[in-house]
Amino acid sequence: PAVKKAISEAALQYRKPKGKVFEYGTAGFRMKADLLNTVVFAVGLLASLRSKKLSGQWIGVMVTASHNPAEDNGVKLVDPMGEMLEAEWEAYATRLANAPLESIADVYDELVKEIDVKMTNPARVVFARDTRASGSRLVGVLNAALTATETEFIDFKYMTTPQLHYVVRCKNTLGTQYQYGEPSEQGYYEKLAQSFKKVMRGVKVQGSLTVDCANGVGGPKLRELIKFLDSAVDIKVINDDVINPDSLNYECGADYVKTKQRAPPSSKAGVLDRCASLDGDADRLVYYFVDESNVFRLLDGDRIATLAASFIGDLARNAGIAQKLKIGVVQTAYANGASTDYIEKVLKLPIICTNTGVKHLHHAALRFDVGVYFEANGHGTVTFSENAMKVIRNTEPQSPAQQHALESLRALTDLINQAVGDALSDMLLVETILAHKGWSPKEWLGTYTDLPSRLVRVVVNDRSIFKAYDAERKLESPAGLQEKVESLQSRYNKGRSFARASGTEDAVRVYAEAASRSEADDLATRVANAVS
Ligand code: 16G
Ligand code: ZN
Repeated sequence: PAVKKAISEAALQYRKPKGKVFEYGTAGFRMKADLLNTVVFAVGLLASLRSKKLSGQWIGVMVTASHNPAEDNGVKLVDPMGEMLEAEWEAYATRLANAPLESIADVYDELVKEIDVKMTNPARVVFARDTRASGSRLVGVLNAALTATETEFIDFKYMTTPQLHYVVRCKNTLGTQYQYGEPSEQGYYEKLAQSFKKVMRGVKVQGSLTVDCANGVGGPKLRELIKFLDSAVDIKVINDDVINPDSLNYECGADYVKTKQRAPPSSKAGVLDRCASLDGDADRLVYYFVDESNVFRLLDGDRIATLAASFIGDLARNAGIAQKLKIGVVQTAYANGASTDYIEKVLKLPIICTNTGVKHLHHAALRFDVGVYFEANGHGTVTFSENAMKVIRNTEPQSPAQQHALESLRALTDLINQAVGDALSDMLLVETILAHKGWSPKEWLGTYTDLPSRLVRVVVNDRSIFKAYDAERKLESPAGLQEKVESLQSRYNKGRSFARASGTEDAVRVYAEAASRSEADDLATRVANAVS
């Protein structure tokens, strides 16, 4: 009752935007930052309940809008092992966020009963934010909700999204045999740097890497990380202006590079220089370079997945444990067909295709001992099952070569942020693999040739009528559309196309690929016309 009263009183400081319906989507709540006060308040209440429900385990709250423009912001919850919030709770978040402020304490009470939360349990929350100007106000709101609910909390100030996921997992495994690391920013850098140096033993990274940090939180954090790397790799940091608030994600960053298929205009990289871009909260990574003919060449999430899968497969074979580890790759419908072909025919690894959204990929990856998952947009990581961890840790090497491979695998399990896709960790992983293979980005690109592809955004009256199945590769409604798409794609050499309702924007996205640029463009245009 005291808590209920405190919630009601605290809620009265805020005003709900009129006529706005909120929904906890694939990336939590995300919108213009002005509209977010009451949403963040609701998320604070729910984080506290989630922690109590899970007997006082630490829950994370991240305030960020990733690659969105500077005036947006967002908020999402992190579950105890560093995963995305359990799907069932998304609906509770939506319900609390839409509750009128006068009755939000009643809705909170309803949820306590419905979810059967033991209110005498402790509640513990850690939170952090990216560099957006609106972040400090929103963290203030979060603070009010956590205080009203008598929740113990730690403010980690500025962090990348994956750093917060890391801290949450560390907090909840502290003192157990699964302790993930020290629950601090310093602990994060130490873990990455130590494992990087281990796996880099005996090899050297060629040349330097230029990293575009989207003028987001990744910039200062990458600079910190570099201090722990003892010059094991030469990293040049660019687009790390977090002072000018409007520069965030503006004409730079992983999303810009992937969607525009070009380097940031500010880039001064020369021919064959190795470049990478992070997004605004540093959970997405793409590589690229300019070739000898001055053509921009993208190495996206599909490329990182194939690189990682091939490397880990080789290590497992060299360590003599390939038979004991089921290695697989998880992709979405957006994966380039050439990458899928390469994984099946050259790497000879199984593939699972899932719906778009990290939680779907992550979940599927856990079905393998080593699950390599990446969205084409650069979000992904590698998961290791308990069996894999045991085999990697406990196998007795039969030769120095096996020992070396086993030690590298052990270091990789520490280098890779298994909680969630992490651009900084993925970047060190790519650097490691390129060093081991002695590859420049050109050789990496040479492993297979991407099919030309096109992505079109189509504005429709009602995107909810577009119902997909088969991991979003086919449409069951509107009636007849799927047949049309199939008949169109059959006219093109290697033609493949699909349409799906976006989960983050009010639009339908059409993807098409084919053997040539003109065919891919043509197919995309025709399917887009069929959709609209
Ligand atoms: C969200 C997802 C991202 C996905 C994107 C698709 C997370 C953390 N983020 O940003 O993985 O690629 O949505 O957007 O799951 P769309 O539905 O608008 O195409
Ligand atoms: Zn992001």
